[in-house]
Amino acid sequence: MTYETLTFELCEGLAVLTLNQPDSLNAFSAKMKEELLAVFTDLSSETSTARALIITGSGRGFCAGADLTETGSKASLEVLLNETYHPFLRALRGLEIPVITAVNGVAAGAGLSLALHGDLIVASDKASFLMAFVRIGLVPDAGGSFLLPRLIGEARARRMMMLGEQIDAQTAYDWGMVTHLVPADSLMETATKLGIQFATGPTRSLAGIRTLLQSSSDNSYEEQLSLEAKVQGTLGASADFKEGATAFLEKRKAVFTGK
Ligand code: T3D
Repeated sequence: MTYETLTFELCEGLAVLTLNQPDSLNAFSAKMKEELLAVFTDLSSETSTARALIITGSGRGFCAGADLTETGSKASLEVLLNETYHPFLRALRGLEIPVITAVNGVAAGAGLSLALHGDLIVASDKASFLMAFVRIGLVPDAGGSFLLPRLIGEARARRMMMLGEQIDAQTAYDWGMVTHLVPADSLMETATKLGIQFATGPTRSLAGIRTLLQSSSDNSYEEQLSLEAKVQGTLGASADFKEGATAFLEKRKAVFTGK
């Protein structure tokens, strides 16, 4: 499959999706949103062989949020969000494979929201993070108002959302927004290494961990105990659990198949 606004490669279970409209710092054009939905839908199909996904940007930006050259052409931003952003965001969040966002440069507006959808967020030391919405008279969207306070706490989220402060990669790391901070020239090497660890790991266990983490801050303790038991109940019958336990007893490295 070829795309106009993205590149997509899949090698030995590791998918790499690159936003590829560098002239606009990979801002979300209508076409890009359509293509993102197509990619995430393919990745969620039963026939997909991907076991991990890296999302990054080409050029000097990760993603600058909504393409402001296109905005204004639609009457209602509510409809636009519901119809063109939420489908691909839901598809991304619902993926049953781990997601790494490799943030190569500025992540602004809905582009920052996209970056925050990574299970691991690996930032280049050239990355920066900007809740740009208030600067243009909007509110955070694309899941940003949900994810950001959960990662960095409300006080810091208020600074970013209400003052529109652009923070550098070191601050993002110190605040707990990103999981890894690396020199720009080793960003993809680090992300790929982590991606390979995921792509050769127990995929269903990793999907289960995504499910548990996505629920933990909203569930009660009792609800989370039940969810843990339910997910564990499924994993207990998996080939990877059998392999993991057998490999431990045989004192060898487990070979996980993702089944
Ligand atoms: O309408 C809807 O879809 C509703 C949904 C809204 C969700 C949102 O995401 S709202 C927030 C939209 N994003 C922004 O407001 C960010 C706008 N961009 C910036 O503030 C700055 O570009 C950055 C801080 C991200 C980076 O600054 P800098 O100085 O490194 O780069 P630059 O020179 O501003 O930008 C480089 C080029 O990218 C430039 O084009 P040119 O002059 O070289 O031809 C600039 O116009 C273009 N660009 C940057 N951001 C966008 C963009 N083009 C279209 N849309 C953008 N968002």
